Amino acid sequence: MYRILFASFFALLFVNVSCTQKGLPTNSTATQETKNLYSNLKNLSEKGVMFGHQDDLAYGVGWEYEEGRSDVKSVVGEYPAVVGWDLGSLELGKDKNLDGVPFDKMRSYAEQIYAQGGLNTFSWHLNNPVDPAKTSWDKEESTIRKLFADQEAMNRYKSWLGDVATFLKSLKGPDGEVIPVVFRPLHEHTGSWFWWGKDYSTPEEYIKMWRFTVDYLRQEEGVDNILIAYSTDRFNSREDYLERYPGDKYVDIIGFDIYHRPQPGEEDNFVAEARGMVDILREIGQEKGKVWALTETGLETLPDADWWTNTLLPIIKDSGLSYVLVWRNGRPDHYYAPYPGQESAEDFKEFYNSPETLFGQDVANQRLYK
Ligand code: BMA
Repeated sequence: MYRILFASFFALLFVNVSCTQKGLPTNSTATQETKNLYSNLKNLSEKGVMFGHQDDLAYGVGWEYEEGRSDVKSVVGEYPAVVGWDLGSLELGKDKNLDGVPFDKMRSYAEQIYAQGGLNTFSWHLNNPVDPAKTSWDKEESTIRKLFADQEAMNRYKSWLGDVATFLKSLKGPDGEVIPVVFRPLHEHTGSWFWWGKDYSTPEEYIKMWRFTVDYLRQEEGVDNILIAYSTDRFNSREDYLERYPGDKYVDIIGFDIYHRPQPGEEDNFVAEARGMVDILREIGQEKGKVWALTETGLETLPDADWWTNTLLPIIKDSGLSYVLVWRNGRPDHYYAPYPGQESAEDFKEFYNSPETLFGQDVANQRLYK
């Protein structure tokens, strides 16, 4: 009896120690490649900031679905280190996402990025599970509260999570292994433009929603190939950032989204503001032993010729950020990465050449999954 007690005591101690080890992701049953990824991301963040671009391989300004093409690569000769994708509309049974990217193409691009040694991150602009005809942006009071009180809506949400799980688990590497990716649900919740935003839910409701989502994916759907990213929008203090934080067991990567939107006639404080947020993020990240990232940013249509070295670089320099991702090159009036001849293209080459930034080849050499 004593022997059993003694053994269980040490077993518990061991489990506890290994769960709180700083190099491990929160999911103890994560695949080995996912665990490797997490500890490699930590190490790599000491060397530089990976550059990321949403939908990079799928389309750019003036082209779509051309094999081997990427606006970033057309300018600097290399793919970004990180590519972002969005799962919005998967839950509606569509074969293309909300921005027209076919899910089967998304899968093969993500597999290509992995095979090259890069990182994929997935956001999800999902419709409203209580009223599925409504998009992420259709304002709806108390969706989360209603969801937990309505069995039909909850069953719908569970089946949507099932669709997400099926897709994420279908991403395969060259040896048949499941590809580890970053999953960044319920983002920008310190703003109020999505139904899960600040004005439409209480902190308790948001946290409940987050935990349910993560638990369901891991426990019911057995998704063991994701690192979970928590990403707010603008925040003004550490307390503000953490108000809806679901807890250390539910988050691997902490981040935030912030766009540069200069207003005519107003002073432009973007660098100082964004840097202030990065510094708060770093402090929280160090304390909690998490990875931190600037999960979305950009200046639409890049009219500042030196935006990369004069705005973005001072925000991310010596920050310990794992990556910075700019949004999609969706249309001639809605793009965030340069293309050949674009006003900021020369400066982007300088940004690329900076020892602070890491692109496709740099990370391939780091073997993120080994
Ligand atoms: C927004 C815009 C939209 C797009 C959405 C989801 O910022 O780019 O056009 O549908 O992101 O990707």
